[in-house]
Amino acid sequence: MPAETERTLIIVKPDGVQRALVGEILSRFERRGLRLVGLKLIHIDRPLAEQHYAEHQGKPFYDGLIEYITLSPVVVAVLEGPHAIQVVRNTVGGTRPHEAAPGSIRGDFGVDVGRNLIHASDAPETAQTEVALYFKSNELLSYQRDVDRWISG
Ligand code: D4T
Repeated sequence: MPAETERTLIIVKPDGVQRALVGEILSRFERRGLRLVGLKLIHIDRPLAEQHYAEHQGKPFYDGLIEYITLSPVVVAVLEGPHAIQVVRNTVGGTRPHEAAPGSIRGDFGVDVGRNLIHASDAPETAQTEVALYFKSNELLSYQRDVDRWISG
């Protein structure tokens, strides 16, 4: 029986866009087997950043985090597939790029936690909340690809 399908949110952060890594990063998820169901380029403003990072308010790195995510446009995407939340987190790598495994996005392209290139939802509840924060339901498309039967059986 096919594994349970999940949806999860990723954000290619301002450094990913500025360093022209959007294609490389999205390509890794496509090659992994995940399906894009939502995609857009936006500039996150301060109120949206504060909503997104509400759980980190009061922490020493909070102000820097808000400044970083609002510096420049980002690409937000929703990815769908079997175990998508965990698959994406593993493909992204650990929060601190200097500790992230080689082969992961952060482990291959980053060195500093303050420029860790990408955000990914960390659990089913946060995935649901974060997808709704960035996408209206009519911006998410449900469809099948011919290749899907070769990715999950
Ligand atoms: P995000 O949320 O950006 O995908 O990162 P993670 O899910 O991997 O990590 P997180 O929520 O624990 O941290 C959010 C964000 O804060 C920055 N950060 C974090 C930082 O600048 N210094 C720190 O010590 C920590 C823990 C990096 C990611």
